[in-house]
Order: sequence, then C-alpha cells, then structure tokens
Amino acid sequence: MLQLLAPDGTRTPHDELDPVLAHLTADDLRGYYRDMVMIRAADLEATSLQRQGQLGLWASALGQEGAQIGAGHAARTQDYLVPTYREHGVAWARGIEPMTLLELFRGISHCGWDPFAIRTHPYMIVLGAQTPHAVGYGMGLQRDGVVGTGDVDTDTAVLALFGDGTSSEGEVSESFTFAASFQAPVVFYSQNNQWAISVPTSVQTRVPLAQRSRGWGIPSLRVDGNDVLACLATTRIALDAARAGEGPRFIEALTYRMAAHTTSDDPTRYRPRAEEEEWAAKDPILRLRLHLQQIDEIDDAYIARCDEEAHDLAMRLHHHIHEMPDPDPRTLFDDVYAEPHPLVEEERAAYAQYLSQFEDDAEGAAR
Ligand SMILES: Cc1ncc(C[n+]2csc(CCOP(=O)(O)OP(=O)(O)O)c2C)c(N)n1
Ligand SMILES: [Mg+2]
Repeated sequence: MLQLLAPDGTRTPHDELDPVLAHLTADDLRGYYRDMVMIRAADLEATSLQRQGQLGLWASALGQEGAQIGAGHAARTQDYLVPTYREHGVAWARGIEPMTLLELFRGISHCGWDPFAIRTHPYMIVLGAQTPHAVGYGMGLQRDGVVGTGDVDTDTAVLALFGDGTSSEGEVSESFTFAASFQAPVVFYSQNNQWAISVPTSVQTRVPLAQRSRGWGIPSLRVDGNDVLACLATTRIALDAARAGEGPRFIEALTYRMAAHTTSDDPTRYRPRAEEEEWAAKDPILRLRLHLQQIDEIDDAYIARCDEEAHDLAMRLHHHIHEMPDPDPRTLFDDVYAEPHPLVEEERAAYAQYLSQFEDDAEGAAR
C-alpha cells in the first residue's frame, strides 16, 4: 500500500510520488486541511438536518475526506469526473457548494450543477451504472482527438468513482472490458471504505480489491485512502497516463466509512466498536494536521480559523435549508422519460389518489 503520511503525521519520502508533489507549497497543504475540515462540518450538519426532517436521506462521507480531496484535486479542469452518491469531498474540490448537495438529498433537485460546465457528472445512486457512462465518455474523448496529443490544456481523462461493493456489479466488469479493449482514458477510483452497507470487503472480494482489474490488463495499485497526499499523487500519475493515451488505470483507496451507511442505517447492528476506534486513529484530517505541525507550517490561529469557517458554513446550511420548499412527491414521475408516457401517467394518477387519502388529515392537523 502506497503511503506518504503515516497516521502520526510522519512523512515518508517516495521516489516515484515525490516529484508529482514537488510543486506544492505550504499554502496548498494548508488548503487541503481546510477543505477536509469544511466538508466534514457540512457532512455533520447534513446528518443533523436529516434527523430534523429537513432531508430525505444523507450518505455521510465521514472518514473519506482524504481519499476524496486528494482525488478531486488531482484532476485537471478539463477532466470529466463521474461520482457516486457519497462524493462530497470530490464535489467540494470541483467547486460544488454543499448546499447544492443538500438540495439533492432534500428531493428538490436532480443534480443542481451543470455537468458540462463543472465537468462533473450528476451523483449516481444506482451502483455501477455510472462506470459504463464513464468509459463511453472516455471513448468519446478519443474520437474527439483530445487524448494523447501532448497538449496539456486539452488532453482529457475521466475519473470514475465507485465503492468496494460496487466493484462486484456487472457494469464494473463490463467497463473494465471496454476500457481495456479500447485503451480508454479512464481512471477507475474505488474507495474501499471496508463496507457495502453491512457486507464487509473481506466477503466482497477474496483478493485485494486492487488486483481485480489486472485480469483485464489494467495496471492498478492500492493507496492509503486516509493519506490525502498519497491519494493526490497516485491519482495525478494515473490521470496523466490516461490523458497521454496509455489506457486505463485502477486505484483502490483504502479508507473507512466512519459513519453509518446512510441515515437509514444502524452500523452498531453489524460492525464492532473496536474496528471503528482503530480507524478513528487513522483519521485523514488529524493526520495532515499532525504533519503540518511537525514541519511547523500550521499554527493554532490557522486551525481555529478553519474551525470558525466550518462552523459558519454549517450555520449557513442550517439557515438556508429552512428557506427551501418541500418537494412535491408527485414530481417523482416528471423526469422518468423525456416524453410523456401512458404507464407513467397511470402511476402518477394512482399515486395522487393515494396521497389524497391524507388530505383530510392534513386539514385536520392544520385546524
Ligand atoms: C444496483 C443497485 N443495487 C443495490 C443498491 C442498494 N445499495 C445502495 S448503496 C449499497 C452498498 C454500496 O457499497 P459500496 O459500493 O461499497 O459503496 P459505499 O456505500 O460503501 O460508499 C447498496 C447495496 C443500489 N443503490 N443499486
Ligand atoms: Mg463501501
């Protein structure tokens, strides 16, 4: 497993990865620390807001900030990112406001950003469905002539994100096949957060996840997903290779889902407390802070400022969400097809009828 920052913050030199990070300034490193603190605060607030009935659901990325901020910042502006539903750190690195994510989980938007402008696909809840899209997009880039030309401003790659459990979906195997056959410029990036709801990765795969792509001839590696610097460096190298026309790559970022699967889940039913404590000691935010303290590049004032900014962000989310409309459940049917469809209309009418049973209750409650 590639690692640059040990859990206690110690930095290990690495011949291949260090040159990729050589241009980073102390400001950059502090920026990654701030990014992780900010997105964690937004995440915790979103969980509270779901508990207060303001969101339908929330999928927390707690513990995965290093894997996500590292990979997100590794991409160039022109690269196309294809996320899952738990990619809040990646979204942050792409400049997507956390409020936009909350709108999605409140059910009042389907995406909230312009995928063309931000070069980031909408969140995907159907496991693995985004990976063939990612490969198809990469094959399109090849046909557009923006792969392997040597022009750093236009050569483009795709970063396809998915979880450990999702790696067992047929679509991921099919995506590996197409990506390898056509040498598509795709970096597959799997955050192995140890769990697919209640199924541990040890059941999901009998070999290290990183090995899975090798049967397809897709080079792979395992990186410490709680080490933001190693994630940044390895993803940057893989994206550079993809952009240069060297074909796909696969990265397994070994991390941990510190929270429940979603707000609908109770992990105390299936995972041991000791495991959670073991991973808490490997926290990606703590690790970068310890490193910056060791090299004397962060002071208490900076840490306090980040905490204040994070608190302000959480408060903004809290206040804004109360100003938002409630979703109309009947809009569920609006975007199933681009054109009206008789079966969908039938379902919409049946659902409206069902909802009408409760109208008297609502009026009663209002009185
Ligand atoms: C095709 C499909 N099957 C099942 C589900 C239900 N489901 C949602 S998340 C999840 C587990 C995914 O685990 P993993 O890929 O490891 O990602 P993580 O949630 O851990 O980030 C399942 C089974 C789904 N969304 N889509
Ligand atoms: Mg998982």
